[in-house]
Amino acid sequence: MSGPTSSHAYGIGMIALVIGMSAFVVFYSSFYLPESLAKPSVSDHILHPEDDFIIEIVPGAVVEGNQNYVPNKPEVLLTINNNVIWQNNDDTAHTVTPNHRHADNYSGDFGSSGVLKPGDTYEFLFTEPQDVSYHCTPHPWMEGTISVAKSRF
Ligand SMILES: [Cu+2]
Repeated sequence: MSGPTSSHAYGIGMIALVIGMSAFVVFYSSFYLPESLAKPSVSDHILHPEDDFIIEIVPGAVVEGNQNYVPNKPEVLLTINNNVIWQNNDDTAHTVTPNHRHADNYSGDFGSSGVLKPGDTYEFLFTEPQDVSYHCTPHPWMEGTISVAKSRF
């Protein structure tokens, strides 16, 4: 009597184990893994740098030959000032558009989604060393480059 009952229980136990393992694999591959791949772990000091870095789109930037993105080729440092804000102080709408499609692994695609109207800002958190060249879509003579480097300390 005890023979069939215990083998029956054993069978159910095995089925439960297989279902449990399958559930774990499905959960791991569909939820945990994509999540952990999508958001690389980034140090808290990079996510919350000491300062923002401001790039001004200066008044008169729309005129070819004038200064436009100022400073024009800055270097910022991770953990120090890697959160960059473009501020449109001109009286014309402008964009911040990468010359080639560009993404930061943590923050995603770089570039303003539309135009920055006068007074608008575009903010981007850089989390790894990179160089990005960008321009203004309506005024392609407006060009700038930003370099992101590791802090030396
Ligand atoms: Cu422009």
